[in-house]
Amino acid sequence: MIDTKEFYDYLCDNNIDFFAGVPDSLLANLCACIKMNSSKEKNIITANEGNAVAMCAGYHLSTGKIGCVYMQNSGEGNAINPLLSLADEDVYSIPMLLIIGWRGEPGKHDEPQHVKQGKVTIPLLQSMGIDYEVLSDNYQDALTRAIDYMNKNNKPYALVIKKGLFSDYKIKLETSSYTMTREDALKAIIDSLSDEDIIVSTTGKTSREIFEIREANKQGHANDFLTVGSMGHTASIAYGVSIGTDKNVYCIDGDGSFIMHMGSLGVIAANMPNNFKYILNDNNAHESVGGQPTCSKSLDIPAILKACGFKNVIIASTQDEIKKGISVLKKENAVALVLHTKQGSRENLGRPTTTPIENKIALMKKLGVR
Ligand SMILES: Cc1ncc(C[n+]2csc(CCOP(=O)(O)OP(=O)(O)O)c2C)c(N)n1
Repeated sequence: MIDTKEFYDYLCDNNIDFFAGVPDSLLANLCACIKMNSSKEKNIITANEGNAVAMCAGYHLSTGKIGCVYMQNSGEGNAINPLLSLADEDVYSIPMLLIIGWRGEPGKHDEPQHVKQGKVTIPLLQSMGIDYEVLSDNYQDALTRAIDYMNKNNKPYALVIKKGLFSDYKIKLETSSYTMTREDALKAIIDSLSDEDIIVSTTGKTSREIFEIREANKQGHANDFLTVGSMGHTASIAYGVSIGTDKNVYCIDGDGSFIMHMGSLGVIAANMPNNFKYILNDNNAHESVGGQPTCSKSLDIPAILKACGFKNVIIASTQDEIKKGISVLKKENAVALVLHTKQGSRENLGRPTTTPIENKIALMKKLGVR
């Protein structure tokens, strides 16, 4: 195991002290340590992983220094474009250190989407021509090799991180005045919907909690598309579903997910079908992966949604307000519901016991598709 703070200090001592990325549960200790020890300007929690690559590229242009991008391996997809068309040696040739959490490492138990991504994590690096090392306890030697390589070749270099490598490091969660839990908010939503309503929910604990609420209610899961992976695409999936059905489709998004591909809401709202119902759970955090903040506190989300084309945005901080809000969403078109919830979830929160393919088949049957 690596002492997380020593690793962080070693990076800074070697002049790598600008960090950008999207937090990851497997890297939660490292992300917490970076957050707790870096100044605000030196640790940017980006909307998506591609933005982090681009920021480190820009930082290199103005300083000549090497920036550090942290990400879960599922963020490789978001990062590929700027890695290949910006940082690549055949384009601008910009060095940066990529620290990639290896969910779904072959041979280790993980969720289906992670198993897939885990298999291709290293092949993706190889096909991009990015040299890498799977980090072991001897991080000093590995970092020396990485830094020599980046300085010599002006290219990105990746450290692939296995589960459990970094020692515990606690993040101090930002204070919040919100009192409702996400799970209670989801219960209120589900109580307000009928057997005809469809839910498309975002990745992380939102979908896990919906699964468990449905189990507890003995309602089955056919009405819900519980998105695993594909962070930031929930609204687009829900939009696609809403085109092909007359049923109301309730998208339940998270602030991290909304911010990751915010442009999609503009496109959706410009084509707003009457049965597309948007609910955004804003807890100001990437709660599912350790509680690192999103930038939502500094955004006027209702104003953004209105600017996209929603006629009205209702804010709900209690279960009663949610129930009232949903009754408006049922009657009126182009209304969004923004939930204010606090961080935290049950220690014993499980994971869906049905597979994504079973989920898909049940939903399509519910929607009358063969
Ligand atoms: C492309 C990508 N990057 C990172 C992750 C890791 N990840 C899973 S859930 C999550 C946080 C989602 O935050 P938010 O949408 O605000 O929902 P919350 O967890 O706060 O309910 C992150 C970063 C991922 N699944 N995919």
